[in-house]
Amino acid sequence: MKYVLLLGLVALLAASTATAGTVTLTGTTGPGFTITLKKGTTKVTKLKAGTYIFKISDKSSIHNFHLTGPGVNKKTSVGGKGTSTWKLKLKKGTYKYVCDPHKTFMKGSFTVS
Ligand SMILES: [Cu+2]
Repeated sequence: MKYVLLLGLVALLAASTATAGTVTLTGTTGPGFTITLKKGTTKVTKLKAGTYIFKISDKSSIHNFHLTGPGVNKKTSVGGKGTSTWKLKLKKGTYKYVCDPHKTFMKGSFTVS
């Protein structure tokens, strides 16, 4: 039993070391008709190329969060809710995020250089 706990602790440490230094971005869609992508409390408009952790909170069963750009096409489901974590490698270019059913107004973008 102690051995299992120890293994769990080692795995946890390894996981936290692997993500150390990687910037986490927070995406939110819903519960109202809003979609956002932030780094801390600041809206993301430009980033340096590299690997980022995207923590997406899909707070509504009528919205989703769909991110597209060079090498990336990731989305949450419209009918689903919950948190998704994506580790993504961003390249130079423009990335866009939308809520698919309301993409004419629930949208945003950022550039990567
Ligand atoms: Cu929507």
